[in-house]
Amino acid sequence: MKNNIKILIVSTVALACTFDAPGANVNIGLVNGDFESPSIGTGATFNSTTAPTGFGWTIASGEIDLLGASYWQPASGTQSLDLSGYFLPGSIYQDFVFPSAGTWVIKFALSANPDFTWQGDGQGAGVKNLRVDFGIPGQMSSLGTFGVDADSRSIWDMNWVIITTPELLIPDATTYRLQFTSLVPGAAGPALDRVELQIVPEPSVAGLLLVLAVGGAFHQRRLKRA
Ligand SMILES: [Ca+2]
Repeated sequence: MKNNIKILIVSTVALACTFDAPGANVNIGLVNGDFESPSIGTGATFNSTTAPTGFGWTIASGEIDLLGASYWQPASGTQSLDLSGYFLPGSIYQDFVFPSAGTWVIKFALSANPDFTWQGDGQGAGVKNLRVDFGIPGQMSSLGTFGVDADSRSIWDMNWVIITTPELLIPDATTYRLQFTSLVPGAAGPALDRVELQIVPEPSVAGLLLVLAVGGAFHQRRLKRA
């Protein structure tokens, strides 16, 4: 169906509407989660042997495009990725340690290449999927496959969607790997920006005491009436 934004979620996933205030959390735990480094100008294509210094992510396979705001609208900052490069779908990962134990989610901005430079070849049409894998290197599993439709998008209005992964219970300072893999061959793939880690607040002690107090008062009233 054209002109409908389709969001494919093969997992239990919550969608958030907005990020936190600009700049918040972007550099917690991850390096270059906003893909602002290195400053690339209009854009360039990289593979595992040409990944630029300062990129912070390992290109595991295929190709990616690092694109500036003069090419298309980023979700955050001035740069973002097309996870499919010139010919090949790309896969990038980063090994990192969560800043603390606790319950965390990973958030990222997702769009789809609307086929700017090759308009008319059909590559900018349809849903552009990527898969998110996470875990200890060698023991990873999928957090889901996510995609949005390129048909309703343009380089001036990328209509970035914020994806939030399922909650991850992190017990300690283990090194984990986060990997994004394009499932789209050719030059127009899923677009990725602003990857960040966000801790899930635990219910506060004051809140729990309030719940207990209200419950206790209600129970007492019932006893008096009985
Ligand atoms: Ca960015």
